[in-house]
Amino acid sequence: MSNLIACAVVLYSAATGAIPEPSVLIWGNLQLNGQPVTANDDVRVFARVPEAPDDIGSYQMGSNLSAGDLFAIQIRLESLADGTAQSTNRALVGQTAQIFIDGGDVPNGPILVANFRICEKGQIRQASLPGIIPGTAGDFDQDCDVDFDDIAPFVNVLLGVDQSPSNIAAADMDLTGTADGHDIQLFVDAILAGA
Ligand SMILES: [Ca+2]
Ligand SMILES: [Ca+2]
Repeated sequence: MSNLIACAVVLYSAATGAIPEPSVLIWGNLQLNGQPVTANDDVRVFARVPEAPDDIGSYQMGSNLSAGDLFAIQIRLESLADGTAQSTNRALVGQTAQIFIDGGDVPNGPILVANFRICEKGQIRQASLPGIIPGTAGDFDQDCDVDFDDIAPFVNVLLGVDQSPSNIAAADMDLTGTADGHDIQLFVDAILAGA
């Protein structure tokens, strides 16, 4: 087992606790104003989906000793999701989690650091944030990749034909909070990267 996988397993166990499944775990390192965020910084990572009012996950830097200077945020999914009901603090597969940072060391927060399309249950993804987590932002047909099949739905969002909040968030490649022509280049880059 590689160190990377071992690290992910430890973090997943620590973050998910008694909840076995179907949560999503995103872990990795974080920068603020070009400087690495550490366990000693007053920085909280939290996630929301546009369709629910409350946090769907939160992690205070330094609160998990085994994580060290890494963050590890668990995104809670609706355990009985059949598309008809959603708790105020859980996401449904297919929605786009927006990951933010705030706290005493983030004076201009909250700052959007990633848009994460939840394409399946039990995802574990490593990320360097702020940034694009490959296969998440730009994925519209929810098959966990960004390819030619995603172009038409991406264009529909930019044209305003599709005004679904989660699709708008998934099209916001440059983390400005809106979807517009400035997101096109990064979307094309994601396709070319085969993400
Ligand atoms: Ca896709
Ligand atoms: Ca944007």
